[in-house]
Amino acid sequence: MRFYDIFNGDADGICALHQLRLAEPQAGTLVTGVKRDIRLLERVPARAGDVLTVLDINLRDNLPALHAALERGARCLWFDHHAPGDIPRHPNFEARIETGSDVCTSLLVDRYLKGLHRAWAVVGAFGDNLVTAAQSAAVPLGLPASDVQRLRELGQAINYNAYGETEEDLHYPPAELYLALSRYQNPFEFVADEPIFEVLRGACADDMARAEEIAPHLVTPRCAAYIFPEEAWARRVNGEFANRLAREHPLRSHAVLVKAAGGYRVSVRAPLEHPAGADALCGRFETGGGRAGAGGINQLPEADLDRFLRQFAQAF
Ligand SMILES: [Mn+2]
Repeated sequence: MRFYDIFNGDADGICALHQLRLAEPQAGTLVTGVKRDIRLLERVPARAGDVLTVLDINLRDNLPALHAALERGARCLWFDHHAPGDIPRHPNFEARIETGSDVCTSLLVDRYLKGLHRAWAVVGAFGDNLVTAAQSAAVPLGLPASDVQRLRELGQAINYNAYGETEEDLHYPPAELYLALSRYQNPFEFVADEPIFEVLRGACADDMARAEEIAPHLVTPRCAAYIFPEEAWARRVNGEFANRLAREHPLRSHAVLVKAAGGYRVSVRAPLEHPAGADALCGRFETGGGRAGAGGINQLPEADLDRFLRQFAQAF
């Protein structure tokens, strides 16, 4: 029997796994990648008796690999908050999936663990830009505002690290970042003892400064779209940049397009005040998807740029 921990490389995925393994230690093979690497299950050579724990990746995109693993006799526990499609029923499969705009995987794991490692759930929720949900989850911890702010900055820093085309774009491979984190019960000790937080914060500020020099491609009172060049800093910072725009203009929807071979990678944020419709818009494009408040298109062909911008401007 072998254990596999299969998780999104962003803050929510990492903090979800970290909470779970603090509570239920288990030395498994780590399977993760950049935030956009979501077809992770097909990398797992599951056999009878293996235990697969999956966190913060979409079930729909991994369904064939899940069926194959279950057929071979593996067991699977799945936590996630992305629209799953039809959830299979199988005696070896347990799904803890909820898609509300105020839940994330770290908060689902927190509920499963009855708040045991709540501070890390708060970090994960802030990483997914669920500011209100993160703040309410933090209330029972009774922390001073400056400590809650620290958890927020940590979530943003870890989340920033997950964006890139490949792990080469990232400052830390997500598995390495998880392992560094996994030695700490307490996020404040991680922040104080590891250089990682400061490295990521500084790098994010540098990338963000470059992003701020780019004028919007399209801007109205209700939406704004940015087009970034084909450079590593742009691939790293587009997610945090989109999250920041969403917070600063809560009534506006946002799209950040990063130039890539033959087209664009697209991140969409629905208005924070009405977090709905991002998945529907992105789902109209072949490689698009996501959740209500935030979605993306992996590869928008150059020829579809105008169609996307038109539909984006009308969608929210
Ligand atoms: Mn998430």
